[in-house]
Amino acid sequence: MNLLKGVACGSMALLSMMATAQKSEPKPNVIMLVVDDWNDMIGAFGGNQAITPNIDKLCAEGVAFTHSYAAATFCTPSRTSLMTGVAPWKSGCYANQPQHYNMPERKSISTLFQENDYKVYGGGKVYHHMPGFVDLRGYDEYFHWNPAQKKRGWGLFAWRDNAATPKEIPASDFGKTVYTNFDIAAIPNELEKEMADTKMIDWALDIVKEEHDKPFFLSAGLYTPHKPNFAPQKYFDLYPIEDIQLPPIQENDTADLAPYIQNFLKGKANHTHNKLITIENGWKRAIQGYLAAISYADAQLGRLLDELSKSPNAENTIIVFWSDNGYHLGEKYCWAKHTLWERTANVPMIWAGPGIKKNKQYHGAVSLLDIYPTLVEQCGLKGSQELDGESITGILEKPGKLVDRTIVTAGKNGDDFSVFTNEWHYINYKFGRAEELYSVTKDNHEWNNLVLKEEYKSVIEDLKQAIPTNPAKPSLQVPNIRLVCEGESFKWVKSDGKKGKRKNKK
Ligand SMILES: [Ca+2]
Ligand SMILES: [Ca+2]
Repeated sequence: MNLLKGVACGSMALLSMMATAQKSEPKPNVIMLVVDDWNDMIGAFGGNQAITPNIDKLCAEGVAFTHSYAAATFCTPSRTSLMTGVAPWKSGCYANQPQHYNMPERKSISTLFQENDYKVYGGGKVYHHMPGFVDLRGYDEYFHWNPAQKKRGWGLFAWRDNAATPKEIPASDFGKTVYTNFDIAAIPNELEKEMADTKMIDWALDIVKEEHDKPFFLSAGLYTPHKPNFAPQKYFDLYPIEDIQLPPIQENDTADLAPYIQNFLKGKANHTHNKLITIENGWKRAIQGYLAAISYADAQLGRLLDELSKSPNAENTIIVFWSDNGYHLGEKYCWAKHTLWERTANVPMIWAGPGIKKNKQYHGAVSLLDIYPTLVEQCGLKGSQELDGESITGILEKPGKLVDRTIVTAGKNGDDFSVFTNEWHYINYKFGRAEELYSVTKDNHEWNNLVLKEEYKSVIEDLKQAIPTNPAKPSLQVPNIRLVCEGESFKWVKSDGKKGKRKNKK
């Protein structure tokens, strides 16, 4: 009895010592750098035209993932699933709907950091840019460059109305010919300081350079390089039009696709491209604008990373950089995102910080859903709910042999899915109405659809197992809801059945 008591007391003492040790060990700060529609065009990734010295430097300081995939190919479901840890096929958030209305009990990663005694800061486009889409509950401070917007539900109108730049610039031929938000224009260099992303980074600089009395989590979201591509002239000058390379196109690429997809490509999907090519040098100029916006974004992130490297937080801060979706620049004559091809689903993700290997690239399949559980492990966060991703801490510490993973990306309505492994990309549309299979390692342009070849039948059968069998219905089908702003906070409420004020289209 006494002996047992002694053991118990000893264990208690040990536990208490461990708790003290854990407490005294400083937890790392975390800076999450979020970019919008930035595909794999990063200089350090090789084989592309992007000039990104600052993100290249980040790659040299950490592990860069060249085959990470978004959980969905629209801004909101990709971002919301990452921030809540819930896959779109479980939440029903597949397109741009305010998911917090559907999952009020769900803890975002920012809420979890706050519960774990972190100071939590956010700014810019971390969730969606429209009013009512930020989950403000987890933030001690959320920056908006235009304070008046807080009273309208914290939107980030960085497109036309308040982008701080385009007012003096008439709509370009792109805005008139293709569509308004496809505008591309160089702006005077001196306006750089007025741009929304510049101002958000100015605000973030003050957080990273200070010494804090407790660890911080900062999520800083840039709007760029999402179209419209307004960027200072000096970033356009990096890319002379005569040097712009068009993406390689295979003649008759669509011939091996199911009629359902061929029809899709003939219709809406190629609408933008068909208009774009009526503008002189339109295709090249659209790529030039996108690249200029990437280099502008790179310069802004560089300011933050430089400030961090000079600060007292330099050695104890984890950085995770991610884009919410990729971007077509005319491949398969598509523009922007929303397809399930590699061009849209593949996103850059880069990690750096204490314990993370330096100057490594990892080419295996991982998911943006892995970010939440990885931060839980890296920062020893307690109290997390069930998460759909997996921690990639092992890869960050030892990015050697590729880990076998099966990663799922959801399409717009919860009935189209992509499955990625280190070797294969399988797409299943409308529960089997059309299918595609590509080799990830041998066919990165996704030109050769192998789905009808007999020898890949068993590969397909295996990959098919990963398609969610009972995916959640799209939550857009919830009854009408309305955004109610109360001072500087807001909430979504059920409306009286009349059409609500929500806007879910861009
Ligand atoms: Ca996006
Ligand atoms: Ca093809």
